[in-house]
Amino acid sequence: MKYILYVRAECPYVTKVKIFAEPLGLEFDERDISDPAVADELIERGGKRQVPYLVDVENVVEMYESEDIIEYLKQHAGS
Ligand SMILES: N[C@@H](CCC(=O)N[C@@H](CS)C(=O)NCC(=O)O)C(=O)O
Repeated sequence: MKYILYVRAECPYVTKVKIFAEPLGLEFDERDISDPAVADELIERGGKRQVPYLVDVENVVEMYESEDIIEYLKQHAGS
């Protein structure tokens, strides 16, 4: 899958990203940080425990911040 998205249930920022992505048909390998092993994985990748966190596997781009993620997906979705 092209994108990994670190998530947590009921996080409004995660929901915002998913609502944006759904009509575009974008799918994510979702990893929920309520699993401590996943939280550790996220911290190792990005440096802090915060969701959403996007990984573009093909382009080796990773980022926090829902607005930045949405902007990135706007520009790269389908490419
Ligand atoms: N400005 C950030 C805010 C993200 C945020 O506050 N995420 C919360 C959950 S809603 C978080 O990761 N908290 C740490 C945790 O759940 O362990 C964004 O827009 O993505």
